[in-house]
Amino acid sequence: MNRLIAVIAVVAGLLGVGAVTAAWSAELKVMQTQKTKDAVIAIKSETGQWKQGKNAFVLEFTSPSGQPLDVGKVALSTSMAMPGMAPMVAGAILSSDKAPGRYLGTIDFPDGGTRQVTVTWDGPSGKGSVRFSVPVR
Ligand SMILES: [Cu+2]
Repeated sequence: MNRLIAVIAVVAGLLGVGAVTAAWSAELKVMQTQKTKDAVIAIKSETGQWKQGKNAFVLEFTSPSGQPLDVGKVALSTSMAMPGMAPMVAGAILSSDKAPGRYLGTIDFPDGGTRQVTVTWDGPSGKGSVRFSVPVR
């Protein structure tokens, strides 16, 4: 499956967009989860972690009872504080999967270090945002 990731990364790189349409297996590892009153937000990937360079991942929204949650428009942005210079920012390219509440993402990190990740949404079940702290290795 790591070969699949490599192929996705290369293809996404060639296209310059996050056209990740691969069928994800059930083997995804949860990287992080956050909860709000209305939603549980999970970042998942095949390796369970982000690394320097291009990464493919899945962002999933469920209700507190575990049902898929259609949250409409979603964005994921990251920031890393750098001593003596402006923070490094990177955004993910997200596309809806066929399954409700599931988004396929790609993101490119030029270096390692812990990212402050902000996920926002705006849709039928309202607006919200959560923050994660995610290491990039
Ligand atoms: Cu940096």
